[in-house]
Amino acid sequence: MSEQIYTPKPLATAKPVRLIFVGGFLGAGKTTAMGALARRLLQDGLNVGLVTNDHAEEMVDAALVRQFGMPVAEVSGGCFGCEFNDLLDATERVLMQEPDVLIAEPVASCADTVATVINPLKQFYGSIFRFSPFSVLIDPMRLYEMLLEENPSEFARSFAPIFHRQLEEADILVLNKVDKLSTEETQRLVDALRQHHPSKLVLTISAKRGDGVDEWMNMVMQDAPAGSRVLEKADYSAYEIGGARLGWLNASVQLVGEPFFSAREYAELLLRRLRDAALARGSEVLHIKLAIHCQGRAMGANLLSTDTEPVFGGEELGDVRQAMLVLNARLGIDPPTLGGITAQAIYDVAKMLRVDAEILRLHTVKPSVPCPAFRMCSPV
Ligand SMILES: Nc1nc2c(ncn2[C@@H]2O[C@H](COP(=O)(O)OP(=O)(O)OP(=O)(O)O)[C@@H](O)[C@H]2O)c(=O)[nH]1
Ligand SMILES: [Mg+2]
Repeated sequence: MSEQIYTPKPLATAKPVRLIFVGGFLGAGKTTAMGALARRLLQDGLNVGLVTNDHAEEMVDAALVRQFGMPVAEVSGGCFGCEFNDLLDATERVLMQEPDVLIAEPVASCADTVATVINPLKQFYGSIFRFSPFSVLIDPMRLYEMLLEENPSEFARSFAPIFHRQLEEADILVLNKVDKLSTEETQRLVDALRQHHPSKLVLTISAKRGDGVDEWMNMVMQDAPAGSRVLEKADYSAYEIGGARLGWLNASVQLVGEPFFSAREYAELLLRRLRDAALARGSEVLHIKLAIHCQGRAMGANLLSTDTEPVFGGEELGDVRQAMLVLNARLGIDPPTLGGITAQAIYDVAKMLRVDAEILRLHTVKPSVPCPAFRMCSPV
């Protein structure tokens, strides 16, 4: 039996707060874009609050956005729609800091955000929020695989239904990472998006470099129709196909050098071990991200597929004595096996670099079929 109890939480704000949802598939660049948008809004003198979301605690995203220096709350344990009460609690905590704008990133494995999150919020809290058009971010690599169907792996095919439903419910399609594309490639992908979604606005940005962020900000700061593309049917079969092949792991690990170790080398070796494990099983990486924290500084690294190299960001930590690793892995390995492989990799790499590693928490989960508190598919 699945039971949800909803007690309307009185949320109050001195003035209406703009609410912006930034959705999209794994690794599309949502957190990076949220940061770029937030920083741009701060420049305009607005106060910004952020809400992150994941299936489990120990989130790299939450740790990362905390570094932006803005109020942050996280919802873990399921998507916003399934954890609607937690979303309200998180929103309340951020609203206490009196933001002008609230930006929220729904967990990437979910579609149906309009019917299960935006519409219920409009229904219950329509007077305190100004709703922005719903942006769905897109990684060009996934568009080639899942829209243009150029060399899609079998694994990518199994996620295509979720990916397409995410595009379907967007008000604005935001093609991200255009810094990695030529002008011709960008145009080709924009044309493909326009052909499949003729009535939608298509924007191009590079969240990393800043291209197009002003234009995107202007669009989402408008009172244009928000959540206007609700998915009519609650067809969650896509989750059974894609989700069944996915392992989700969040872990935190304390690392102590004997006496020092290179944080970057540790991260690089660990990511390679996980990538090799996926390759050895004929599987794929959807997104492995990690953050290594040391004395108030943090280095990040991301791996988005088995055929690319890890990308490093944040601060270069150099050799450190003691650090905290937060690891989030989403790949095509069943959760118990993924947990075992990851724990072994954490210890093996530690041994190679003469580091004492202590796993403080390691949580694996298979994202389940959504069970939202509300589903409102009529316009609100
Ligand atoms: N080249 C390039 N890389 C980007 C851009 N935006 C994000 N990335 C990179 O893409 C990777 C994933 O970025 P995130 O912002 O973590 O993506 P996400 O959609 O929040 O990922 P999940 O929360 O795991 O679904 C990171 O390595 C980012 O640095 C961009 O505009 N250009
Ligand atoms: Mg993210």
